[in-house]
Amino acid sequence: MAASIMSCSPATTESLIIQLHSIDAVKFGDFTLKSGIQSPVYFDLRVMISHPKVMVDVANLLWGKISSCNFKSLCGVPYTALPIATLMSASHDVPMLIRRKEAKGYGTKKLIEGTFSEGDVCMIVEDVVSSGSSVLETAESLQAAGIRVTDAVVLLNREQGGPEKLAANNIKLHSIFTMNDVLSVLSSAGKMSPEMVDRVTKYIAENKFKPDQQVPSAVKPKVLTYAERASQCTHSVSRRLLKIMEQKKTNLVLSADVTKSKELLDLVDKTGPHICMVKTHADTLDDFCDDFVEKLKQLSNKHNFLIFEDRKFADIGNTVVHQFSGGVHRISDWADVINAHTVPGAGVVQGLQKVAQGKDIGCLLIAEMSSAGNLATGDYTQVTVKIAEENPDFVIGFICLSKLSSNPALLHMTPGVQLKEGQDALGQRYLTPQEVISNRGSDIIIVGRGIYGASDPTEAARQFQIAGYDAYLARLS
Ligand code: 5BU
Repeated sequence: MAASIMSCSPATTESLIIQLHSIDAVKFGDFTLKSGIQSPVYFDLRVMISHPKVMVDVANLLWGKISSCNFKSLCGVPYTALPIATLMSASHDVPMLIRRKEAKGYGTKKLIEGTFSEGDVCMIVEDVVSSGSSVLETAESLQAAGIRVTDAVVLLNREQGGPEKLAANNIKLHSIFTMNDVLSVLSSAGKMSPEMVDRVTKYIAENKFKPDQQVPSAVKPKVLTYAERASQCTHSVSRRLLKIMEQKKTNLVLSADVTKSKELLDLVDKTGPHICMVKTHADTLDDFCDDFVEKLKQLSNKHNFLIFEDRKFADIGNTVVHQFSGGVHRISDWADVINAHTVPGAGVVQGLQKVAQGKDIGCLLIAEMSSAGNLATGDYTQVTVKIAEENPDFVIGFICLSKLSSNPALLHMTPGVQLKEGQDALGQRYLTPQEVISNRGSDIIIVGRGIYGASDPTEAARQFQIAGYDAYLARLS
């Protein structure tokens, strides 16, 4: 076996830390992590792939840590550690295994790719370990396939309980450096101010995991009440909606999908005390007219709820301007809330916002859908979240199936809700209020047939109100 991959002069831990700092793989300042926590330090080791020499140094240092361990294969945790494990594998002639994130839906449905025999020992390679969860998940998949995992090697141990959690699962963690090593090397090299060293030291101490804890208490973001969130909203519509939810103790939106305006108005009058908003499909009403709009507005004042027209705009900016402001429905004259698909890109939001200028209208982006086989997933959902976060003056939240953003001003609204899970004949899938609000962290349930299809819609609305609000209280506690 080669002693190390080609490298002019072997890196030391110190020189590597300085190199990582110089390529912005470690930064200091004010960062909001994915979990919503404020952190004074941010590691983005993914940038290493643009610096081959750094990758080689990392692979060599990792190999040096584990060369005396006994293992038959290497498995890098996706994504950053994958190319590092590849470098180690190729230069030391040790086979690699890859753990898929999801089992293939076709063919062999294997979760582990590569050749192995039952009982083989595999070394897990990772770039950063915080709580140890991703290493543990990888180990569990390998173990499920009959492969043994006794050790893992990591570049950075964030000292947040990872080694302890892994040790509790009989995995020894070897690391090249810790957060404290990074601090001492960078402060000695004059790359950090003493104030920043203090801030980061304090942050590390406050965010330690205990091995038996899923999430450290200091890290667990506090769940805010609707009233607390209302005070953090800059958009008048989300503020109004959250205040109504708090006052009326309801997170229920009625989806009034009936086709006659009188029927719709009767339904809304009966269920009004239990809802924070009514959702309409104006284009499904046989007899839509100005008088209907007037009466719906009167009911919204009488029962204190908002009006959401579920038009799902999905065209280029110039077209949605006309669809929103004109046509038979003139939606911008009466809706408090509208929604849009992001298929056309951010232009759809800009077009709608142009019409909403000077009016109190908020827009929801459809980040996820409830129907089986829909395509609003993965990158599409993530880009939608980004568009929402970039347009706080107009976008007030999402149609989604679970919490997507930790920004307290963005509301999460979930359709496809019934008191029992299930599916209709046309692909609509149902979750319960408890699942949607308590487990998935959404804010609002949208219910149609569960209410207007019930023999007593008022009683059904009351039950959904209680179920949704209880689930919210459970989340708060
Ligand atoms: P239901 O009767 O509770 O299944 O009605 C759900 C409503 O929510 C209906 O008006 C749909 O058009 C709407 N909806 C949905 O069900 N799923 C989605 O992903 C989106 C909207 Br977006």
